[in-house]
Amino acid sequence: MTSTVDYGDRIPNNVDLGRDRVLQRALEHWQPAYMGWWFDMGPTGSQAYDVYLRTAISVDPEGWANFGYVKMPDYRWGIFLAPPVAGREVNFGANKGRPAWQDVPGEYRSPLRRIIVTQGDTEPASVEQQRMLGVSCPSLYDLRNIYQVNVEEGRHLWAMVYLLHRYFGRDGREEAEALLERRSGDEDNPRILGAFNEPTPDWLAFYMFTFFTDRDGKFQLSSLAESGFDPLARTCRFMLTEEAHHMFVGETGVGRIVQRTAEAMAEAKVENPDQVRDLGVIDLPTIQRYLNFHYSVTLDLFGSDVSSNAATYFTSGLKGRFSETKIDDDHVLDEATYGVSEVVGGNVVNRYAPALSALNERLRDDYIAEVQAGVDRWNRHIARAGLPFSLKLPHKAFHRAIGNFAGHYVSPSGDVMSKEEWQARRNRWLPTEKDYAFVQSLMAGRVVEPGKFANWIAPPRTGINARPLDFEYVRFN
Ligand code: BYC
Repeated sequence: MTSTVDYGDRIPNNVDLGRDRVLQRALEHWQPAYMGWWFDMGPTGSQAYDVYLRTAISVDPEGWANFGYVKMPDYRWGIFLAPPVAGREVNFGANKGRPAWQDVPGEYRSPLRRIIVTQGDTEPASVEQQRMLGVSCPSLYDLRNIYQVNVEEGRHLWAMVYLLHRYFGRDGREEAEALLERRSGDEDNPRILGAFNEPTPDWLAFYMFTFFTDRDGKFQLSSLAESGFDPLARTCRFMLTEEAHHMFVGETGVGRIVQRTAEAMAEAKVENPDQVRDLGVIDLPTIQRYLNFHYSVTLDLFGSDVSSNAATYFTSGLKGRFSETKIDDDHVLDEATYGVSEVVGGNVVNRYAPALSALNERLRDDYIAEVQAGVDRWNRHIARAGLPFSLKLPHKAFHRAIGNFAGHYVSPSGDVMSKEEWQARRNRWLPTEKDYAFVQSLMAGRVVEPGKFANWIAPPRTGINARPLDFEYVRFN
């Protein structure tokens, strides 16, 4: 059945798909399995909807932001690499100065495959995590945005599967199949990284996820966009153009929730969280607890503070630092050091580690600086309403399961505690069952009248692609 499909035609691409017989055959097997996964694990109940989506049909400015109504199963999951840079070299590590690899260097095959698989695994995982949210959307605008994020995560899976099929032979094909078999949160066959097995049970969690966790995506993709393996670098460069919208959805989503809460509090002149909840908006301490959760599980995604894997990836030229080529140093780092923290004698203390093995920590620090700027923007909504509250990033040792802080009990302000002391305060710091139940009680049904927004979230400032807020972003047919 599938052998009659012209994949070069069906799948917009700039990799000359139509001429690559091996790839063609691999896709003939994988594509129907992908569609099966989308029907089973993609956004629930959405298959017949017409959604006003952006579809990339080329990497040109006019081609990558093409808007129109699409049924999601008909979305054209394209394969795009950013244009090649003539004479590109490996820009860091032991191979610095050599021509960038156009094929997989034999000695790095295994770590490279591992990086690509880990990246690829996050993409379907996030779609699985978000699949139920359509039934409680706060507006058509927001519904359209989550669907946009979902189809683009699907496309990012295609991007990694293309690399596996094209460059890794049989192993790559097996890995591509396994990417459709693991399931977020499944006890027996979970997704690879921790945060991608956590539930995303409501829209506040979704916006936190797209703000915090998609931003890990940005930093990891930026590091991989520096890779000496040129097809990976070019793939990630193009993925980053789409990732920007996902973080926009997260930052403005949380911002609109904070804004609505702050405005409702100022208008009713109440600050007590129970009274705030009675207004039908999400109280600020609950927002803080969600923030604490999503921030801490996302910090874990950067890996151990001191990691020989990270050193190997860098020294081999496979994964660089954030903005590697703009950093003014030797790009080899065998003499340099970098500050890492650990718990010693009941305190968090700093020490210097070899910079090569501290690369995960460095990327985490780059990430934290950017995240802080977003939290500052949320706080402006609260300040504008004249309320004595501000959202804060917890200490980076708080609630960590990977790296130096794993197994330690550290408060959001950085105090090291006993397990019992920490557990006794847990419900002040992390969302409780009651918090989740309350947030979900606000989201009991979906708001689908064009231009209407749920009471717990402010409307956005503008629509998508210059359309008005009352545009019919999703048609349910
Ligand atoms: N959970 O030396 P270590 C995105 C494992 S998000 C579970 O500490 P390393 C997106 C690790 O695999 C970006 N396991 O870490 C966002 C290793 O296992 P093995 C995704 C973890 O290897 C939203 C062991 O612990 N991209 O795109 O230096 C929506 C020791 O490893 C975790 C990437 O991650 C964890 N949190 O660094 C959609 C880029 N952390 O070898 C999409 C590719 C570590 O002992 N991945 N482990 O079996 C990497 O570069 C690295 O694998 C990591 C870990 C940075 C993740």
